[in-house]
Amino acid sequence: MNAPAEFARAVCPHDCPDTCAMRVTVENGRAIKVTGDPDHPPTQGVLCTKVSRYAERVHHPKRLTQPMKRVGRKGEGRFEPISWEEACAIAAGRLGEIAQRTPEAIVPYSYAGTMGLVQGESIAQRFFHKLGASRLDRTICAAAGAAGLRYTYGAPLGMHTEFFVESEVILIWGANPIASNLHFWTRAQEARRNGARLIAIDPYRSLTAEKCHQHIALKPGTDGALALGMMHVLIVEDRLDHDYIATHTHGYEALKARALSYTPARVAQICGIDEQVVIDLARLYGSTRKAAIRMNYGLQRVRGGGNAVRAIACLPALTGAWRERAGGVLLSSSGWAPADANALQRPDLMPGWPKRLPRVINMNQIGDALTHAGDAAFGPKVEAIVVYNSNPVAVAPDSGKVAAGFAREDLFTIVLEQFQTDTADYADLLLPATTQLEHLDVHKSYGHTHVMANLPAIAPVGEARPNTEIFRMIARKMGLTEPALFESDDEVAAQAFHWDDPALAGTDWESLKSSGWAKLKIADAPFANGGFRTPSGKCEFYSDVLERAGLDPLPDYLPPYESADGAPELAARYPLAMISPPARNFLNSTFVNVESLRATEGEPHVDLNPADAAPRGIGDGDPIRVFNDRGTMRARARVSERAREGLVVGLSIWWKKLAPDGRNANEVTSQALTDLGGSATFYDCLVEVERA
Ligand SMILES: Nc1nc2c(c(=O)[nH]1)N[C@H]1C(S)=C(S)[C@@H](COP(=O)(O)OP(=O)(O)OC[C@H]3O[C@@H](n4cnc5c(=O)[nH]c(N)nc54)[C@H](O)[C@@H]3O)O[C@H]1N2
Ligand SMILES: Nc1nc2c(c(=O)[nH]1)N[C@H]1C(S)=C(S)[C@@H](COP(=O)(O)OP(=O)(O)OC[C@H]3O[C@@H](n4cnc5c(=O)[nH]c(N)nc54)[C@H](O)[C@@H]3O)O[C@H]1N2
Ligand code: SF4
Ligand SMILES: [Mo]
Repeated sequence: MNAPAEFARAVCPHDCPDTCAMRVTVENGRAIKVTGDPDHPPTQGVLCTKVSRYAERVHHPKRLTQPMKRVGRKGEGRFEPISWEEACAIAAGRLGEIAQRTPEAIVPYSYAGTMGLVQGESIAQRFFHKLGASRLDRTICAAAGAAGLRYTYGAPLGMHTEFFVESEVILIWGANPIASNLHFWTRAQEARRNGARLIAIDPYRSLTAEKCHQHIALKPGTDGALALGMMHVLIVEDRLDHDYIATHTHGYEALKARALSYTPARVAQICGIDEQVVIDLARLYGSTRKAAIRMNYGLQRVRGGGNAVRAIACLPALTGAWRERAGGVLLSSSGWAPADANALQRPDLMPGWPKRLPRVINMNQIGDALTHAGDAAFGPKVEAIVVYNSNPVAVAPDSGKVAAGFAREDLFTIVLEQFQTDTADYADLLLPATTQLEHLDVHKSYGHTHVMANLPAIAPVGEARPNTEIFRMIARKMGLTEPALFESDDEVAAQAFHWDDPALAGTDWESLKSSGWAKLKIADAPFANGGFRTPSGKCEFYSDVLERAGLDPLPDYLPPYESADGAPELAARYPLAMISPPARNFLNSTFVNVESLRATEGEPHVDLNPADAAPRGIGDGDPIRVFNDRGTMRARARVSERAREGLVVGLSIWWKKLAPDGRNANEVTSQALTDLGGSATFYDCLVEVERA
């Protein structure tokens, strides 16, 4: 009999709420198989299709394995290999020269290619802080929702994912868990078998929406109105937990006055749904104790995204659903983990700390930033950009401007990558980065309540190096001597959490490395007795913090920037609302270059409703052009009832160069920011469509 295969423990690094524990089978120094860890409760032994193929990605023939410098034009993607020595000399020379003269002309650009706290923002941030580089506001995904939760609950906190199995009603709101939160979907199905009713609230009949008992297909960007309409019904029909409201909430009378203006008739008109749907939803929600809401970020990528999350977050405090462990809301659970951002990122290394800090650039406006000539208001022209853990040329909005910025011959661009992405094509220096199987890291999760350790399973492929090591090498070459820049990955990981926090009682970095994960110690029903982290300690319907900032202290509905209500003239020219949510087989733009996964997605498609297709002479399968004043992309039409009338849906995020026309949905998306948090407004986007 064979001995049981040896495996190494790893953590899925991707930007996904599930943060799975993985087992890696290694043979002769190669990862040959990656499976879900059956012992890790949230993972339950299952990985999604994408990451089951992780070994294919790690050992992909097109992995970047050597440092390279550009030999072609910007964007052409022609490079020649160089040594690490030469690469560091070039990087140190250019960054050093700019840093001495105009440090803010250097901009880091990164997001969540890995969610690891070490390979994400640790040594990298320390390095840019020490240089005095511009700061980047990392708002491309979740900032509006995070702000909505912060002003209401005090932090991004929510239900434990495992207790959804006991819920009696689950609203799946702006979320498509079959694609993007698989392990939650498993729980929701278990709840359904236990008798729960599942209701999807989504303008699109997603893979998830079609499997729920009910699908409420509202207009995009109108969720705040729906939540306020539900409140209206809860209040006039007195389906409230008055004791919970009196003890654990702040500002009920003011919220009541606001909600009373959102009659079901008005809400039905705003959302484009039937009045009775609003009333029935509120009645069901208000008459169920174990009523749970799984929100996800899909609903907050519009102008009013922050307010919408705030309004929805108020619902379980009105009905007292928070008293039950199977009731409440989950958007993010990341705030439960006591991460120590100051230790990891060392903001105190910034020149001028804490008073006069370098300027901040919102990453959603990188297109404008890179094409700005510089002035007193903006500050200096951007001269260098260092990209890691992100693929902005594909994923950032208003892509035409982003690409124009990256195409500047006078911009010095360093890209740390595993693959030659659309962004990598514009690099002056393209530096090979390790994958999760090759480096050390430590993780929290935004979809469950475990912290986890990732240990290297194999040696770096080729000459790839961890992000941390690349920044250490450049710093050393620059002659920097700040000790914080040269700590090892293990030393950094050991500072990732406040280990003395009660939520981590009994766990430290050494024990986490040997156990693989630790469940945070948080009450099952975390807000049954209040304990919100707001200034008042209550669920803040009314936020004094917002009021002092000159903003609306109460949640409200804000029409999308690009809608008939928000911009009638624009809507007359571009009558269709476009959303571009994640495709099941991609993870943002990651995996688009894994052939087997791209083959499953086929080619870029756009779903549209027969009522919109027919007058334009568009049939199912026709090639079409989607366009607005910002840009244009081509796709193949899929005509069906999946998209509600007036909506077009282009599942994303394609690598531009792997799409037939070299373009993707971000040609048409805008750089406008949300109401709260400065988030992106990818789904607040009017277009027109024609046969190509
Ligand atoms: N397979 C896969 N999984 C992923 C990702 C991926 O790209 N692919 N991305 C990861 C990342 S970075 C994130 S942030 C999460 C995102 O995970 P989710 O937040 O679940 O993200 P989306 O799929 O963007 O949105 C879910 C649904 O929201 C709907 N939606 C769009 N606009 C609105 C609206 O205005 N109101 C309402 N109610 N619904 C709306 C969309 O039609 C979509 O079906 O998923 C992560 N997981
Ligand atoms: N149209 C449209 N655009 C969107 C969205 C949408 O729904 N529609 N979603 C938005 C959202 S929610 C998000 S979160 C963003 C995501 O945007 P990004 O954060 O840019 O995510 P990815 O496209 O997955 O690109 C991550 C890159 O990091 C690289 N990477 C992974 N691990 C490492 C590492 O350890 N080191 C280095 N150096 N590189 C690594 C991967 O190879 C990959 O190319 O996109 C946004 N853009
Ligand atoms: S992408 Fe999400 S579901 Fe897939 S393995 Fe990673 S954490 Fe799990
Ligand atoms: Mo995201």
